[in-house]
Parts: sequence; structure tokens; C-alpha cells
Amino acid sequence: MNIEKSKNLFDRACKTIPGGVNSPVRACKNVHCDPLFIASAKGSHIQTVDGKDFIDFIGSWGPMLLGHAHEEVHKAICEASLRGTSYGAPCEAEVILAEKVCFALPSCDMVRMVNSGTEATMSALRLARAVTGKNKLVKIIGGYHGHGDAFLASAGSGLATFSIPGTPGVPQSTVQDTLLVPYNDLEAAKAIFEKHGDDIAAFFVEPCAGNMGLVLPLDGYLQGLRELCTKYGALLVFDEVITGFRVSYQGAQGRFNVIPDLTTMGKIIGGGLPVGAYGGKSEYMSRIAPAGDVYQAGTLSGNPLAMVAGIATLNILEKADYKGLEARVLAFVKELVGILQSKGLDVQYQHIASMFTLFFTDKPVHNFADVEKASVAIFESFYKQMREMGIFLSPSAFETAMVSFAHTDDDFNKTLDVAKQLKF
Ligand code: HOZ
Repeated sequence: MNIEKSKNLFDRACKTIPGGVNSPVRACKNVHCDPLFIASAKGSHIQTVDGKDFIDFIGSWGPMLLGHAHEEVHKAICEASLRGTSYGAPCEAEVILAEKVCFALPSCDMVRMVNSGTEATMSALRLARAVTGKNKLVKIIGGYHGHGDAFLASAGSGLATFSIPGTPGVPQSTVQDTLLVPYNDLEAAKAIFEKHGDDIAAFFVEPCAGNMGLVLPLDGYLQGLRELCTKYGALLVFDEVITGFRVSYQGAQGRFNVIPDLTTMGKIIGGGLPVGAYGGKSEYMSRIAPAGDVYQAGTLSGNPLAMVAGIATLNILEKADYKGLEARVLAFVKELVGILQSKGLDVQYQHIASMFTLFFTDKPVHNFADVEKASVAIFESFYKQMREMGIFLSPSAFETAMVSFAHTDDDFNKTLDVAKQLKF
């Protein structure tokens, strides 16, 4: 495939942007390719500057559940932009989106808008520490909560992709309060609470891990965490930046019926514009300034364009057929796995709603240690061949594929036809 324009842009980008990209994984370094530069996107398809059309399974890493450039979201953004793009003063759209989020998510009486998932998790941690008067946090090995200092220990996503255990610039004094446990291991969680229970402010978990690839919670795991946090007076924080409004309109907390103390959000609630949010019971959220004493602020927080994009998106999702999409995606994934297995490959899959990950291993996958056993070499070959034939996948074995309501049966069938042509 000719990607000359993308290559030229990447060469230029490398001179003024570190690594040529504004977020590491998209550089495609670990799959030994150059990144494709995007010119436009519509529905389930994305077009590169080289004029090539792809079926998109990245979905901007989660926000685009309705597909790209959805007519109603686009209209809301255009209309709002004519009324100004940022005020530094409150506007009605902030109130409407906050009400919609609180109405949908069982854990949220109140919500504070910020600008990214990273900001949401950093702020939720500060709040949890203030509420409990304790300092330590527990996170999952291979879990990812953005790039806040305290979370950069054994993190997933880009750090897993590039095998970075931590990062220079984070003082030891910051991560010494970060305790690590494997996902889906209640015994390990119990043991850490038995040892450090008096000092643990919060247990952060993606209810469906989505940054080590997708790994689903085993039966009883989330409920077990809920009970442990209640017993030891720690806040259970669900990072629903990926799962919020994706695994169900009520998020993972609604779907699994486990109610966290705080929830962090992002992606879908901004309809593709930069956004983040954290919420919880009024008792906790009213500690946030100016209602309370925990400081957190932002010039562009509650940005009117992001708010209207979020409102337009949630208005549609409220009535969307989540079950129908889930069934279509599951049928597609099963067929895809069958095709790959017929080529002699060992493949496991994890799927929920409109998310899935394929792991090239013969062993079941329940935590990051299992994920690490899967072949990244086969993933690289799979990624490169799929890309060459017009399928746009995350360029990392440690990410989750995102499907949208805009994906058609034709998109699925074309992807399966491409898979049939792969050679290993
Ligand atoms: N949480 C996203 C990946 N799993 C962020 C995307 C990025 O790192 O660029």
C-alpha cells in the first residue's frame, strides 16, 4: 500500500512533536510500521491522507460509539460553536450533561466535568484521600488510569505496549503509596487489605479491564472488591472511562450491579471531543471546591462544545439497541476467531457489548500475566496484514477493539473476508 503522504507527514511531525505523535501507541512503533495519517472519518470508516479507506475498529479508542461524524452530534457542535467555544463561566449544557450522567449511573449523585480521563482519575484519587484521610491506593497490575504519577506503576495501555514498568520523572515517594494486585484475584486483594487496610484510601479498578486488551471480571470479583472496600473503609473507584455508556447505558456498574463509591469517566460522554468526569455520592462530591475543601479546577472544564457533543450522543444512546449490537459483535468475533483457528492459530477472545480483544494463546486469559503469555509476534503479523487490506485495528496487543452502532453487516463480512486471506 502506498503511504507516501503519511510517511512525509510523519517525518515532518517527528521534527516538532516527540516521536511524531501526541500519544505514544498511535506511532505504531511496536508493530514496526509507520502511522497512517487520517484525513477524515465517517460512520464506521476512516480515510487516510493517502486516499485509502479503512473499516475502523479503533473508534478513537472508545468515544465513537455512534460512529464518526454522526449527523446529530455534528449539528450540535456546529450550532454551539456559533455561540462561542469557551466562556470561563457556567452554561446550561454543563447542567444538562451532569443531570444525564447522574440519571444514568447508579453511583453518581453529583459529577464534576474535567478535560480527560487522566484528569478524572487524578482528581478522584485526591478526593478519596481527602475523604478517608488515608494515602495508599491499590491498582491492578496491567490496569491503566491515565498518566497521573500515582498510577504509573505496572500500568497497561502504552506502558504495557512498550514494556515500560514505570517512568522517569515519577518520584519514588509518589509510587510508594501505590499497591499492586493482579486482576480477578480476590485472595490477593484480601491479602493487601489485611496488610495495609488502615492506610488504603482507594481501590481503583476498570470493572472490565480494557487497557491490557479486554479482560472481563470473573463472577463475584467486583462484588468481592465492593465488600472488601466497605469492610476496610476504602473507596471503591470504578474507572469507567472506557466502559461508561459502552457496556450498557448504565455503565459496567449497572450491568454488573456493583455500585462503586466514585466513578471516573471520559470518552463517550464527550461525543469525540476532549472530556473527562468524576462522580459519586453527594456526601463525597460535596467535598470538591467550591462546595468543599478539596481543590480541583480547569479553564476549559465543562467546555460548551464537548458538553453539547456529549448530550447529543447520550440522547441517542439512551434509546439505542445495546443488546442487538452486542449480539452482532459476538457473532462476528466468533466467526473471526474460527477463521484464525482454521489457520492453525491458538486464539482466545474476550468480548462484552461492542468491545473485544483477540489473544494469540491457547490459555484462558484472566489477568495481565495471562495476557503477557499471548504472542505479540503473531499479533504484529495479524495487525500488518489486516491493515494492508483495509482494516484499521489498534496497533497494540494490549488494547481493546471498539465497534460502533455505525458498523454494518457489510463491514463485518468484509473484515471476515480479509481474515480468510491472512497467511501465518
Ligand atoms: N486509554 C486509551 C488507550 N487504551 C488511550 C489512548 C492512548 O493512549 O492514546
